[in-house]
Amino acid sequence: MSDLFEPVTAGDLSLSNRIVMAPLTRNRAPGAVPTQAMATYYRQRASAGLIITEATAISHQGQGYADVPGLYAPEQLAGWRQVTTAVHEAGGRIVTQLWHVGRVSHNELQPGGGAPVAPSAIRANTKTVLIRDGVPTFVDTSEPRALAIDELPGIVDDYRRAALAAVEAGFDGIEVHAANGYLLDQFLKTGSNHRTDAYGGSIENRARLLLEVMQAVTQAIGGGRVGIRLSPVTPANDVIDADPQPLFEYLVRKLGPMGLAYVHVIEGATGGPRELPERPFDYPALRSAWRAAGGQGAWMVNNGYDLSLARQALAEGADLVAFGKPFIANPDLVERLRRGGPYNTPDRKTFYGGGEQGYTDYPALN
Ligand code: 8OZ
Repeated sequence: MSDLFEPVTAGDLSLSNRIVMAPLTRNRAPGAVPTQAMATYYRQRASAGLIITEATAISHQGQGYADVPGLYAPEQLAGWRQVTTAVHEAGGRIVTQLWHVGRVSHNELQPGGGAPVAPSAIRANTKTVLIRDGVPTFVDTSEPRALAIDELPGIVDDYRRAALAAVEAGFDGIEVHAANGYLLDQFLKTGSNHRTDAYGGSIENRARLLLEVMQAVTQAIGGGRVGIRLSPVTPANDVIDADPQPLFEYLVRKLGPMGLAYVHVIEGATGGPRELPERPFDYPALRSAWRAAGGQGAWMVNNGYDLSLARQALAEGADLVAFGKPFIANPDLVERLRRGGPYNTPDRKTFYGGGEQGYTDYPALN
């Protein structure tokens, strides 16, 4: 049986263990530019087999929250270079998560104060974060407009350029964020996609934009440096599909031949229950469908894992386990898992926004 602390390869990535730092939004990049404090934070966590950065906007239009980083301007790339250098000096591996929020945004964050974009003009019943008088504040998302079909190639191209920019900034690869109710998930799922053109209706049509993005980024930087994050049944950001099992099995069958480094699946409700009685989902069947279609990269699982659940997941066929909140509070989570604890407790008040407190000041074991 494979062990959590054993090296593993995921596509072109050679990882020193099977423990992954999940992507975690921290809202500490004013002006969307990564800082030296972010380099310190990620370096402290470099003993993870793989770090996936916080979600990172591929374009100004893809921005949906105050003080989240981007990867589309030269100063942003320079900021990220400090981060990748720090992680590599500490012996770690780091990929960046490419993000377009779609309708989960606010006019104030959009180019020219315009409406956020979406597959269909349906407002999300969810919140975003703006800075009000210096204080991060939750506000309702704005009314979106439906993207015209001739705008979609430009968005695919933004992903392609961001993938190339990621490599230029020193990342080992990228993860396409297709989860949690953001743009690509909005296209996938029936609750948010009411289009009647080639990008709406059938499963094939709803999956089209994501598959075009995956083709573009794998052609740009090679499939072995590309991962994808999926969340088949999460209710996050008000996006639900009426029949997720065939949708996601179709998707992974198309991803199988792309030579991806990994598929990263959020089981259940993001940051919440791992099982949703009202929306059951067969994850082993999803993995089998990917393997049967030629998927040879790593299968990464996420959501509410602890040491014993993680070991069980590996025994049942997962290759990598992503930990989120535990990595916020425990920079040396790998060593703590090896010793069976103890663990610091994360402080929710400092998750989003703020300074070094609750960010780079959690202690490591001696
Ligand atoms: C928490 C706050 C803001 C954004 C996600 C990128 O859910 C996020 C996110 C999480 O994937």
